[in-house]
This record gives sequence, structure tokens and C-alpha cells, in this order.
Amino acid sequence: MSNNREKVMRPVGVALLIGVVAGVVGSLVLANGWAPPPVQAAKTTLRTEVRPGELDDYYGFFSGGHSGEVRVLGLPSMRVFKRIPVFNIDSGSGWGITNESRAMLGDTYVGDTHHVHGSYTDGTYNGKYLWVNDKANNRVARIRVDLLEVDTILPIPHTQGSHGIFPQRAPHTEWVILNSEFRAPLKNDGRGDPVDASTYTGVHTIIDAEKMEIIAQVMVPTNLDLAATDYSGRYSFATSYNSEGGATISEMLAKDRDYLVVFDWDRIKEALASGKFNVVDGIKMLDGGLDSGLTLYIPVPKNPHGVNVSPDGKYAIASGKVSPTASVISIEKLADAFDGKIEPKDTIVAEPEIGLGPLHTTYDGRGNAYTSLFIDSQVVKWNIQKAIDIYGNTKPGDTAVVDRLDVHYQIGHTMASMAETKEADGNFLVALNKISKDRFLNVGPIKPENDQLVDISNEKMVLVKDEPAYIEPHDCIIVRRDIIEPIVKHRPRMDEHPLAVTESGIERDGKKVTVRVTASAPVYGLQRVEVNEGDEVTFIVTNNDEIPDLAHGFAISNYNINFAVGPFQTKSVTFTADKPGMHWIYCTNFCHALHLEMRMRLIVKAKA
Ligand code: RUQ
Ligand code: CUA
Ligand code: CA
Repeated sequence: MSNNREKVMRPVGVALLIGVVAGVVGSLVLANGWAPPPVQAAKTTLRTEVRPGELDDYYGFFSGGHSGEVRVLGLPSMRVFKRIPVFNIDSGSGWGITNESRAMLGDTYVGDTHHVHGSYTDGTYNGKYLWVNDKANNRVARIRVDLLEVDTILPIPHTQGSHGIFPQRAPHTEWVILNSEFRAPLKNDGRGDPVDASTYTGVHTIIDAEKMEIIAQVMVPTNLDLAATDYSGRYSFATSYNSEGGATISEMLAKDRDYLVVFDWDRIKEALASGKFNVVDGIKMLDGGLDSGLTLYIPVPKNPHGVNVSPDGKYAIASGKVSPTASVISIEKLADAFDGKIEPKDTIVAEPEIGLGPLHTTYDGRGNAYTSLFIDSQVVKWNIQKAIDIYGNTKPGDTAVVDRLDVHYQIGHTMASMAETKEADGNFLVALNKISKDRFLNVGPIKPENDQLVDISNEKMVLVKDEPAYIEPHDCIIVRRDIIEPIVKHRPRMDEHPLAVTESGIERDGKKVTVRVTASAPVYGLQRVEVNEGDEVTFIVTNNDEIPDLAHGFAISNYNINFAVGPFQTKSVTFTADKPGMHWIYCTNFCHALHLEMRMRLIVKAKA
């Protein structure tokens, strides 16, 4: 039996390695009727397996959807290395529980993260920041790449459904723009007639990337879904599926064409400089209406979803969603359209039919586009120049489509390696499928999603692996590993933190007690802390271990407090000592052979 099994399993293993997709029964058939799928003709020439001890070639930064987090993966292994808490609470790091993170999160600790994008210099990632949106509570978070931790959370007023987000790509990221997917009343205070949807507005928010402040908001009469910027630093783009201004699904589907909205940053800067704005709630509000001159409304079919700019900077491609087409907009022609020399529609240079339910498009840097087809459950590869060449003059048999790959199933986003930069390398693509159905062991009604890795280095796409993903990583970017350089300690010098504890001790000021504690394996700097019931207690904990990759934990029994403190990191927590008694404070991170002994007592003396 074991011999038999080996014989059968080996070819299967090899087949899986070189990427097999097929539903046809092959020549090897087991007694129970199961047969390995036949080997596809196309082979991958890339390294698709990462052996134990080897490192990946790419970082993947995936949004976490419902979890409100951002995930860090390696490609091609698709291993998850880190989950960066953003809009959620995470005990593993104490995010949302410590004073430092609560100062950013407040009491709002659910989020809905969709799109992660990085900071740019001259059209490629510079490895400094990542940004991610919270669609549910209308916030934008910035992540420092050297720490892979959040450093700022910015609430965005006047918006609902904060969705498409994109940083400026050239000369470097000074602005980050954010779209409001849902139109809403600007003054949303329940006064007037909040039911009358004709009074709602869409908002394109411009954020200062360094200061994390709102520079201005451009108001538009339509909704704004996905976002992109061009490669010159002049334009941003937004798809709009509700040009109807509807509030119900049938209203939003009434027209055959909606818009790709283009924002002209030169004109926006002029308007800001010449004071052409109103100030509402302290924010400069610009009119971006149809006749404002700041915007261009390009009619594209129908309820478009994604917009992605090709790595050569020439085209913005909007995916049709309800239409089986993608619309190719020539960025070069936009200036003439803004100047009124041509019609907005004349910027469209191709509209190929590619399949059902096109959502997002990515690129290989060799002139091909790859569009996710939700309804067809496919990635379709098509040639942009071919689509332009046959536009308006398509003869029977003419098609821009080069290849199709079945994915499993219902694909949302798709993203190729470095595809959102001018350094798109055309190696890998990830298909982020919403439904995995039968691809994994059954885990009940809510099954994982399926992020599939695809080799796109050859003419034909090759499926390399399936990776289950917890709901729901909407989108990702794939970044060459040499660009990302996280540091090993939180600061070069521990005492650079304003609160850093070099000597443990207890201070009392009336009912306020401040406890400073060092953590160094396997001891805290104090063995016992005594406070009175009702005291407001602040613990400041510094990990002053010199060793990289050694975190200590800090949990207070029964007090809803548990956080980790990384090398040279300082964290604090403030709480009311409302539970009298003896409560062990203990290290939650296995740090030393005597880790279990790394604890101290908190004595809360009962009121007399
Ligand atoms: S969306 S499945 Cu939130 Cu990025 Cu398109
Ligand atoms: Cu410190 Cu365990
Ligand atoms: Ca519509």
C-alpha cells in the first residue's frame, strides 16, 4: 500500500509543483477512482516553491477586510508572516489596548480594510509608508514600513464608504487621495431632508502624505468608487457607478454609461491658491462639478468598478463590471479634453470585449493587461495595443484576448508583481477569489477565500497554488523584497522614547499612580506593586533587552490588559484599579527558560 501510494503521489507532487489546472481525468487512476489531474502543457520557469530555510522573493501586502487589519505575506510561498493590526484590537501586540494605540483608535475598533498602497518615488515604491482605508468608519491609516506598524490614523469627515485610495506616484508621494463610494449629505446632522438623495455629495479627499492632514476635499455630484493616480503627478482617477445619483439598486443601474472621473491636480492647486473654495468644518471644499473645470467626466459603460493605470503611464483602464468590456483611456489626451479641444469620450482609445463581470486590471509590463472576471471566474489576459488597433474596426475573428485562466471562484481583485509601479516585472499574479467552495477541507458554512498564485512569465498563464485566506483580503500589492527593509529594534537607542524606562519605580500623585517597569528576560524591574482600590494606575513598560526578535508580554490578570513589548519598545496602559485583590502580572511571550517565572504581583488594597 505504502509503495503504491508513493508511486501515485510522486507524479502528483510534481504535477502540483509545475501548476496544474484541469478537470479532466488523467491516465493514473487510483482504486477509489480518484485520479491526479493531467499536467498542463505550459510549465513555470520561475521558482514557485520556497523550501525550508529559504526566503521569498516578494512581499505581499494584503488588506484584511472585516478584520480591519493588513497582512504581510511572502511570495511565491504565500506564507503569512505578520498581521498588522490597524482598525482592530490585537492582544498579540496590545494594539487597541495600550495608551499609544488607543490615542489613534479611540473607541472605534472595527474596520473594513480594502486597499493597501505604498509610497512612491519616481513611479516606484520607496519603502517608506503604506496606506489603507477603513470603509466602515471612514478613516485612513498610515503604516511605517520600517516597523510594519501603524503610526497615524486620520478620520475623514464628509464621507461614507471611504473606498478607493491611491498615493501620488511622481515625482514622489506628497498627496494621497481617497474616494467616497457612497454619496451622503455634507452636513450629515439629520436636519433638512436626509431622505432626498439629490442633496447628497461625493467627495474626493486629498491628504497630505507626510503630515497626515486633509489638504482639501473636491465635491462631485456622483459617487466615487476605485481610485488611481497617473505616473506624472498630474491626475487622479475615480470610477463612478452611480452617475444616476440613485439611492436604490435599480436607480443605480438605470443608465448604460456611468463615469470615469478625472481630477486635474494642476487645476486643483490653482483653485486652492486663488481661494476658490468654501471652508466647511475647517476643511477647504472645492467644487468639482461637471462645469467646474477641475474634473472630467468620461462616459464609460456600465457601473464600472476598478481603474488601474498601465505601468508605462499611458493608459487608465476602467473595468466594466456590468458591461463585458474594459475602457482604455489615453492619459495623453486628457489635457486636450480638459482644455475643451476634444470631447471627454474622445479620450477612450479602446473598449475590448473581454468577458463577464470585469472588476480589476493588472499588468505585466510587456503590454498586456490581466482583468479579473467575477462572473466568468477567470483572469483574462489581453493585449492593450491590439485592443487599440482593432477599436472601431474589428473584423470577424479579431480579438485582443491572448489567454484565459479559470480561477476558483468568483475573483475580485487581481494584482501582478510590482504592477502598480513602472517596474512591473510580469512574474507573478495573485487572483483573490471570493469563494473557495470545494478547494479546501470543509470548515462549515463560512469557508475561506482562495488567493491563487499564477505564473504570468510566459505567454500562457499557469496556476501555481491555492492559498486559503480568512475573509476577506480585497486587494494586495506585491513588492520586490529588496525595497522593504524593516528594522530589527523599535529604535536605535532605547532611551529615545519619551517615556522610556531605564529605572523601575512607583510614583504617586494623589489617586494617580505611575509605575515604571523594565522588562529584561526573565525579570521585570519590580516584583510587587501596591495600589488602592479606585486609584488611576498607569504602567509604563520598556523592553530593554538587547536581543533582537525578543518580545516580552505584559498581562494583568483579570484586568483586560495584555500586550507585547518589542525590543527597545516602550508601551503604556492606564486603568482604574477597580478589582481589589492580588493579581499576577505575567509575561505572555515565551522569552527565556525562566519565562514562566517572569511575573510580579499587583496588590489592590480594598477600600476600608
Ligand atoms: S473593491 S472586488 Cu473594495 Cu477593491 Cu473590487
Ligand atoms: Cu518575558 Cu516571557
Ligand atoms: Ca449606474
